[in-house]
Amino acid sequence: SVDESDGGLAVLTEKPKLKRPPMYKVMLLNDDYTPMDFVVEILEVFFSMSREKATHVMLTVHVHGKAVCGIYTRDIAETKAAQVNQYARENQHPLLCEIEPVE
Ligand code: NFA
Repeated sequence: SVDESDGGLAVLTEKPKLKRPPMYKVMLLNDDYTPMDFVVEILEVFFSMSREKATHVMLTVHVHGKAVCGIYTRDIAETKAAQVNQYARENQHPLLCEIEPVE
């Protein structure tokens, strides 16, 4: 604060009000039509996963219906999901990517 009455000492006792930003999970949802190799490509390209990790996450989505691809701040999470959905649509696949708040 700028309060000259304390000669500037208050700045030493005030906590800087820094908060971690709210985080969002980027989820991939299963469907019956998107090819497995296309999902693996998505995870490699948009989430920088190795082929092994991408294959594991793809199979988790296939078996359990959804899985977390990554956790980001809201702007990054929204952009990742939009990029995935646009790329899937461009390739005529119904693959769906959604975001949800952590906690
Ligand atoms: N279930 C899809 C199939 O059998 C594969 C898939 C995995 C789709 C993960 C979407 C997400 N071809």
